[in-house]
Amino acid sequence: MSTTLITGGTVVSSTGRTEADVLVDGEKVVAVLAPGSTLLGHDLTTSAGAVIDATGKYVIPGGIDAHTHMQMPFGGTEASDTFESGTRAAAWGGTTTIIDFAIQRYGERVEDGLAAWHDKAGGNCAIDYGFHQIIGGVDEFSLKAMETLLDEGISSYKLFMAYPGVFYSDDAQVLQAMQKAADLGLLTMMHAENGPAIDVLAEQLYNQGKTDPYYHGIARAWQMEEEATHRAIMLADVTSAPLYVVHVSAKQAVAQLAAARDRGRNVFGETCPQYLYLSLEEQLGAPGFEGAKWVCSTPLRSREEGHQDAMWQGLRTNDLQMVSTDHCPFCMKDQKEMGKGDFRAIPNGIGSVEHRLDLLYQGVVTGQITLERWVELTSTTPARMFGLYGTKGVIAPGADADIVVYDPKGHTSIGLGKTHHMNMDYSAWEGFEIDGHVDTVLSRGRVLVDGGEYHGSAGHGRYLKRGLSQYLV
Ligand code: DUC
Ligand code: ZN
Ligand code: ZN
Repeated sequence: MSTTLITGGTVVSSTGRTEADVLVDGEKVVAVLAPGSTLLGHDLTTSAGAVIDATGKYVIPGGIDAHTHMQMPFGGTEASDTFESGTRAAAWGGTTTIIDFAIQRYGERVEDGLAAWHDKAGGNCAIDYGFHQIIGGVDEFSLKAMETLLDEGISSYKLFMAYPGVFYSDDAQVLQAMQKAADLGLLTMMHAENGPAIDVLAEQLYNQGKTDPYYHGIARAWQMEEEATHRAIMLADVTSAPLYVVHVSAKQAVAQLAAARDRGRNVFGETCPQYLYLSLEEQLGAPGFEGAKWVCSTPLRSREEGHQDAMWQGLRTNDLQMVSTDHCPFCMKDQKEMGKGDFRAIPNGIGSVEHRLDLLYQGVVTGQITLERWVELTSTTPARMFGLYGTKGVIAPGADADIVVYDPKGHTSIGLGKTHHMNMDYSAWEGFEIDGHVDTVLSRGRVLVDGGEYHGSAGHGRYLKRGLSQYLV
């Protein structure tokens, strides 16, 4: 096996930073050494097969994006990134693991949904990948099938309180699934919005001639998110099921999570870059049909109401524990355009898988979070939350050599034709100027990105059988 020495950098973990060299042998990290160390009398810079000079740079564990939807059929079309294009873009941005969502819908078998996702992803991924299981139709068969998920390496599953007629579960179904999950040790992930009420509001707005993308955000009011978050927490309470609420965007929903945690409940929350930076007024309310670029659910929230600040605060205070992307890209042409004249028909989703590390690093630059918290939010907690820790989420002997060399003095201009490898005809992040740059990316010891060049390939990425969440008890 070939060895690689990453030398001269500052190795950053969720608990600290240290000047150290990292020795990789084949796919694994074998040692984290004091700078300039020798091994059995050998000068490592001359004996290693390859040397990566990380002087002045951060050496961090590869990013784990625990919420993506590659080629997801949704809203009458399909998310535009395949597992091949989406994982390539992820690698460019320093993400070396994704956890995508296999889908089961009402009347379908869970086993078939999972098999379909293996077919889509197998042999096509540039980076390692795992699956959560969406249960879009809770019935006696899907409840029984949940018993097989752990053997398949799936320790978390997702329910939707939104999207009636598509993925929606009513309270009785949520309760039954949570009871089953609590018995099995599965982590329940929840899309917490009151879907039936949202659909009524959306229809009323449409009938009043309020058809622009902006009204997507009005129909999906923060009250709809707060109420569903509260209900999910209460249902988790009575079933003793741990709960992980996805894509939190309303400050009132964060308050619900914080209150439940203060009561000692195992509830967790994730937010996404779009809820940290973008807003109802500036993006969804852009002139004409432009706002369609930012139609996603939960929706972008009002900056005047302070939701974005509340997300940063939640990340600082650990009322929110993770930042994922909910990567679900659609092109404007032929996809978002389906909703011209009716915001309800705009496919919901934003593409960010390439930019998560860079965007969150701006929180370090502006002093909103520490360097260690950046690593914790983007890699270590996702690994611990979703049963990958030790192999992923850390640079330590025995871990997979998924490593990013990040240059804090570098610069990244985000946008179509700049740093953009996602399969989209626009960028939701057009014009964002980033302090920092992903220089080198290793996945299991293999260099995928270095010096602005891509060396990865489809099929390098392996399916990850995940263990239990470390946050269950
Ligand atoms: N929200 C989105 O914006 N896209 C995919 C599914 C979801 O819940
Ligand atoms: Zn969702
Ligand atoms: Zn999602």
